[in-house]
Amino acid sequence: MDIYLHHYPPSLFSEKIRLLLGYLQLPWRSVIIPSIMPRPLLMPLSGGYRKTPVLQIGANVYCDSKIIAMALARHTGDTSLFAQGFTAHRVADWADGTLFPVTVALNFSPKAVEVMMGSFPPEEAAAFQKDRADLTQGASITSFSAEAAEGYLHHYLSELDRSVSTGYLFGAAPSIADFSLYHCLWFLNNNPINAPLLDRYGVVCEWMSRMAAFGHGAMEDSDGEAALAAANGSEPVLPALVDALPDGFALGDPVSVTPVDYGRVPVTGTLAAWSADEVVISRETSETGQVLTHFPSAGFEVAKSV
Ligand SMILES: N[C@@H](CCC(=O)N[C@@H](CS)C(=O)NCC(=O)O)C(=O)O
Repeated sequence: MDIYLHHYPPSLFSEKIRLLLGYLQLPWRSVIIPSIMPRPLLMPLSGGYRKTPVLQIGANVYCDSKIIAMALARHTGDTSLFAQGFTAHRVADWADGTLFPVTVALNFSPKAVEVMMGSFPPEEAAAFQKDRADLTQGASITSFSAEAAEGYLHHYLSELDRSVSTGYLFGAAPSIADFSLYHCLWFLNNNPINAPLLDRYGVVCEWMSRMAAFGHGAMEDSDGEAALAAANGSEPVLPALVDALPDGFALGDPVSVTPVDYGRVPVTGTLAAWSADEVVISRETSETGQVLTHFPSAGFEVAKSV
């Protein structure tokens, strides 16, 4: 079954997945989505989930890069990314949840935005700002000044520079933590104002080059219509998960699943599986037929819907 990645080039969480696809040597189809809402060809698949990226394998749809990474490992049968267990997961979550806002504070400083968006027509820049204000409305996220962010960054990078030596964070092979750390630094490195912040960390820069060398693998351009047709032409596959349903929930219940942090759009369906790692709901639309939509269990709120 073909793998479709719904993404846009500057999206950093997408870069984590593009690089993972390269590392795992999986052929994939690239569906470029707009960097702001609306995304009418993606919504039938994601059910309203509005963050980027979204991965699709036939009629199975994965929302959030954490569950996407697990799905790719399951797909290939290569679980070496998670061989370090708890330690690698925790460092990956630290990068995605704590280092990420540091890079956002730096890349969204007035100087950095000017360099990145100065050439955008004013209406496009205003539409982007409005979209991101909608995304973060009511959000539980930490924000601080670019100056404070720089303090965090130097502290983290000087520690990291003493830790990665010639290999990866936890030895001779990369783990999920390397990929989560990499995409945050990739994002900073793409902004000409902030890229020089990395220069003094030679060991980190060499590690970044080793990571970048995995590339994006065998990618073929595709589009939203082809992705919808692929879902419609496939049967979803329910993975073998050990259900860990909280009291009061049963498989088949109508539920909504909503990110707890930002982009808090509820996705509704019927509960198909709920393990310690993953929540899966079944949904049906005229464009896709039946799809299974997967989310991480941690970081999403599952509620009964009527
Ligand atoms: N926890 C999510 C975070 C994803 C995220 O924040 N992605 C950014 C783009 S890199 C986003 O969704 N921006 C708003 C958008 O694309 O609509 C994940 O791991 O996938």
